[in-house]
Amino acid sequence: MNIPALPFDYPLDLPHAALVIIDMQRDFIEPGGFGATLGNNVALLEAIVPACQAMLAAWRTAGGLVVHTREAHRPDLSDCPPAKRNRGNPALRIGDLGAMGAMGRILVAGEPGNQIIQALAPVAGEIVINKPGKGAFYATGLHEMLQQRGIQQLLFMGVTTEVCVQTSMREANDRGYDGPLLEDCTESYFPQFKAATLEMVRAQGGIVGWTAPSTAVVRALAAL
Ligand code: C5J
Repeated sequence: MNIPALPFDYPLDLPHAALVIIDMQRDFIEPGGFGATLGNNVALLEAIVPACQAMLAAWRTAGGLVVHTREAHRPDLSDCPPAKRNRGNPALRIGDLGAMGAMGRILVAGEPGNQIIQALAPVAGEIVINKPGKGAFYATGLHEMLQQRGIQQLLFMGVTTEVCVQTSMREANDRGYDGPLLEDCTESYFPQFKAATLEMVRAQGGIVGWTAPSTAVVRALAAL
């Protein structure tokens, strides 16, 4: 199945492909979460949710494997290096109770803010991993889970484009996977960083991978 993509069409092989949804958690997307307390405009990220929902629904209908990630640390923060926690000397740090309290402790597993947003909530049979790093492969066992299932292609969506999404895509590259970043299903608090990431992924003949609109994948899946 050929997907119109840049820098050239992507040959999707559904039985060996997984949709990887990076960190669509309340911490980053909802008002009152970690992202908002840092002064970011979370509405930018919220705006991609309908496209993500449509892509996820089409992928599920086609029977494709889904992987959800959350940026999450253990409650004792033993997997959060001080360098990550203290950088920038912020008023609120990972593990602290968030500004309004309702979201719980910042980026801590099991807290309300750490849950994947309701619109994209995982269903039975989907892989859900907590990742302590920016990349989905660091300290998660994701590579082994994908290998057990014969997965070779990864389609990426989620937030934020230039941080956890791009890091995960580069980690995937180094482990032998390839695939597209879905342009309308990823976002950054900084639109110029999203644009730059899309450019750098597909530059030099797809040095990191492809970029494609999710609608191209949805259309191809509907034609199966
Ligand atoms: C960040 C992420 N931006 N999921 N995390 O700290 O991109």
